Amino acid sequence: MSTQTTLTQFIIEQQRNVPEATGDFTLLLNDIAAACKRIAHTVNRGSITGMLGSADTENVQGETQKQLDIITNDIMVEALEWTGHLAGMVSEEVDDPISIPEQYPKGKYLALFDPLDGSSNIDVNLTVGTIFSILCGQEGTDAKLEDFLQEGVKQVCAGFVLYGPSTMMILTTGQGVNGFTLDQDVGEFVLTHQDMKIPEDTQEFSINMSNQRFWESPVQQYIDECMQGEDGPRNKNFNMRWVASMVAEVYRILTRGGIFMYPLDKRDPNKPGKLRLMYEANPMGFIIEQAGGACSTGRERILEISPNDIHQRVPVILGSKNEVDRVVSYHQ
Ligand code: P6P
Repeated sequence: MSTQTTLTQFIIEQQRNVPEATGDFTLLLNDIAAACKRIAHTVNRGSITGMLGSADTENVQGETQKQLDIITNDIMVEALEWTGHLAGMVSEEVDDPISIPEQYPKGKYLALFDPLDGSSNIDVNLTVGTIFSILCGQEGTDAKLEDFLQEGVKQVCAGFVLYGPSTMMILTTGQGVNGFTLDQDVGEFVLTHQDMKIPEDTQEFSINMSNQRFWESPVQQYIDECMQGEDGPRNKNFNMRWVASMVAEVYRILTRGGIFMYPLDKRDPNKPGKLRLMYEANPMGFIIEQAGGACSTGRERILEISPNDIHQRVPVILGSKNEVDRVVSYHQ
């Protein structure tokens, strides 16, 4: 009987294609996988252990934190800070960069993460996930804030773990996108979706329609044309999905195509979009592009944005390449 390829085996085999690889990166990915297994277990038992509901605190985004936002953040930090692979971390749930405690060695990588994306869904038992991005820092030094402010094209790795009907890790290291499903019986992520590719066309869009009055005209035009269906300029009918969990939307798009949009919103000029560049848009953009899709603000490629803040927000339009290109053309 052929045993399935585990995440560890897959990473080591990919590492062999990288002559200068030291094995550090492989160990870091294993540490992230171990943290996410712990998060999967914690999230799965949320209502049993009384961890659902609000923590009655706010994060730097001004959003009310769920208890599990804080708990999962602590799991990620505690699982990674001792490993000796990191020079620092950034989390959606923590205002400033997280330093590596003095008693631990510092490594060369920087980890940026949203520990529990879509947590507004946690109390209603819908899919949520962890999103992570890995950059290179200054080996052995305490990372400063500016060390994190790198364009998305500088990422060495991006991934997300989906806590849904099954727990899955979707990963890219710049050599395509692969999906691993957690085999609960053995506690290993095993390769189940090799070399994922996004269809270039789609008939499915994802957007929060309740914000329609705040969109700019190119987005209004695009959605209006989709809504006109086969009688309109697109000559085909569209379907809509909105899970309010980016990890779920992106995974669906990886499996069957689609376009996801959280566009520029005229409500608050200080918040050009809702989603955060460094630990949501950039990692998802890297994955989407590696699977043959596109990821834009409507005016520029997300991965080429020069960051000015670790928590900055951007408009996000990602998914099937031909649809994203169409929306971008409407912005020109
Ligand atoms: P809304 C979750 O809070 C999130 O950051 C993304 O995962 C999701 O796509 C979006 O916000 C949902 O936003 O405004 O529809 O609740």
